[in-house]
Amino acid sequence: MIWNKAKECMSLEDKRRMQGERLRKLVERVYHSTPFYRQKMQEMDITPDDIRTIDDIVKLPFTTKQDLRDNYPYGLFAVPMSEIIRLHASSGTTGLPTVVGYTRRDLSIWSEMIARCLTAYGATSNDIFTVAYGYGLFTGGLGVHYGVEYLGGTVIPMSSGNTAKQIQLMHDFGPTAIACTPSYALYLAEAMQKTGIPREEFKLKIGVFGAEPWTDNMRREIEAKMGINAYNIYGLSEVMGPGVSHECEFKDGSHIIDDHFYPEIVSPDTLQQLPYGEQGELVFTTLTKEGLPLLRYRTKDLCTLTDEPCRCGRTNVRMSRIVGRSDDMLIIRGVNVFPSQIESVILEMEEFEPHYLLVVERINNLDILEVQVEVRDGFYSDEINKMMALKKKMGQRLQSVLGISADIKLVEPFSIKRSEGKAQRVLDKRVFS
Ligand code: DLL
Repeated sequence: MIWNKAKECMSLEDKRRMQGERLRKLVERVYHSTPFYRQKMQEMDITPDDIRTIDDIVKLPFTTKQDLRDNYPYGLFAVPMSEIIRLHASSGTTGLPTVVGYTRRDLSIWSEMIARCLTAYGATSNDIFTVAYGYGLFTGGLGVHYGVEYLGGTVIPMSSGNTAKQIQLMHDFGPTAIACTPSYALYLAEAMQKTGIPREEFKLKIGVFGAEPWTDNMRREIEAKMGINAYNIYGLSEVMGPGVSHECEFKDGSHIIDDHFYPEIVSPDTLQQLPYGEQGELVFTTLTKEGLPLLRYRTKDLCTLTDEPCRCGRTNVRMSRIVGRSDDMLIIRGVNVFPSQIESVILEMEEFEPHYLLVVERINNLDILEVQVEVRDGFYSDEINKMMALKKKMGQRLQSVLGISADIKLVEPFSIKRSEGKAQRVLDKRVFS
C-alpha cells in the first residue's frame, strides 16, 4: 500500500519541476524572513532571482549545527513565535541544545510523513503501536506518536525505559507494532524471552527502528527473536525528526520524502555535490518547512543515494544505510553524544586531569559508555569512600549534561596513554557495517 500515491510515485520530471518551484519559494521566504540567510546570500552575491530550477541549489549556502548553535535558541526561525506551536531539541557539542520549532502546518506534514512510512511497512489503521522512543524534547516519541494517530492506528505512548512494564503491556494490550531504537528492540527481545511467556502470546509483527546506526545482521537477529518484520526509519531533528526516509517491503534502501526534503550528497572535504552512487555527506534542504526552514543542512551522516526506480512503485530518491559520520558524534542508546561535552565536564571539575578515554561497547544489546578519567594528584586516594564520592559526583554531572548514564572509571594520574599525534579519545567497539 502507498499512502500518498500522487506524491510518492510522481514522475521524475514532475518531481523536479515541483522541487524547483518549492525551492524558489523557500529561498524567497528565508531571504526576507531570516537575517542569517539574507546575509549569507549577500556575502555570496546571490539573490532569490538566481534560483530558478532545482539544479540552482548548488549556488546556495550550507547550514550546519554550529550555525544553529550560534543563533541559539530561535535565531533561524522564519516565523514569529506566535506561529510556532511546538519545540523540540537535540544535544549540541557545548551542552547548548539545538532548538527546532514547528508551525501547525509543519506538524501536519510531519504526521503525514510518518503515515507514509508506516504504510510502507504494511501498517494500517487496524494496527496498535507501542511507541518506546523517548517522549519529550527528543523528536522520536511525539513524532511517531502523531503519525500513528494520523494513520488512524492506535498508539500506546510508552516512552523509553521500564522494560518490565513495556513487556507486560505488550502482552496485555496486544500491540501489533513497536517503535524504538534497534538496540533497545534487541534488549527487549531478550528480556521477553527471559520472562518465559510463549512468543505466540505477543501479537507484534512490525518494528519501526531508527535514531541510531544498525546493520542487516541486527535486523535478522531482531526479526528472529521477536518474530517480526523490522524496518528502518531515518530522520534528524533539525530537518524534522523521524520519517525523513523509510524502507518499504523490499528493504532495498530508504525512500526519502523528497517532495519535502531535497537530498544531496557532497564531499565532506570540498563540499562539492557528488553524483548519485558516490559516498559522501548527506545534505537536506527543507523545501516546505515554515518554522525552521534550512538550506543545504549538513547532516554529517555518510551514505549513498540512488534514483533507480524501486520495485514498490515509489519514485523517490533512496538512501543507503548510514555508514558513518563525518564528525565525532556518537549515538549511545539513541542519544547523541559529542566527546567535547564530556571533555567540558571533566575540565570544569578540579579533581580531574584533562586526560580521558571514552570506551563504547554493546553488551547484551545495550550500549555502555565507560568514561576513564585521570584523577589529579592530591585528589587520588586509597580510601574507597573518597573515590566512590568522586565517581558519583562525576556520574551525576555527566548524566545531567548528556541525559544518559555512564560508567565512570577513575584512574591514577599518568595512566592514560599519551598520544604523540592526534589524541585518540574514543574507543568505539561496536560494529555497524
Ligand atoms: O534520531 C530522529 C529519529 C527518531 C529518527 C526516531 C528515527 C527514529 P536526532 O536525535 O536529531 O534525531 O539524531 C539524528 O541520528 O543525523 C543520524 O546520525 C542518526 N540516525 C537517525 N536515524 C538513523 C537511522 C533522531 N535509521 C541523527 N540509521 C542522524 C542510522 C540514524 N542513523
